[in-house]
Amino acid sequence: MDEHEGTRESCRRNIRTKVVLDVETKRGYWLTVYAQDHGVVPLSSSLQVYVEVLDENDNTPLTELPVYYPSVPENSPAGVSVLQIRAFDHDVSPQQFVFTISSGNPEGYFLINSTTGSG
Ligand SMILES: [Ca+2]
Ligand SMILES: [Ca+2]
Repeated sequence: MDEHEGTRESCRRNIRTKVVLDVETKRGYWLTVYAQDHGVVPLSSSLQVYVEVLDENDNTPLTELPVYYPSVPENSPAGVSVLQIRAFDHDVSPQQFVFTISSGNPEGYFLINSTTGSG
């Protein structure tokens, strides 16, 4: 007995990417796929595929300016606000930032709120 007798013929084809996708450029792609047989009069059908591109953390945080020049009056009380830094980045997923003063503060004269950027 033919092992295919009584079974439907099937054919599988993979859809693969051909380039590196960037979710920050486009979040998803609607594809229309046709299946067509080799009949004398070919018959076909189509289906829709939505490919979602998932975000990766591939964009660095940015600030509005690369350099700030705030000033503080001499004899200001401790705790006076110097600057509020705002950061953003281009990843589509919500990003949270941690702020630290990494140099220039050996005496510890300045503080920064690590989550809000207030100093
Ligand atoms: Ca990021
Ligand atoms: Ca990203």
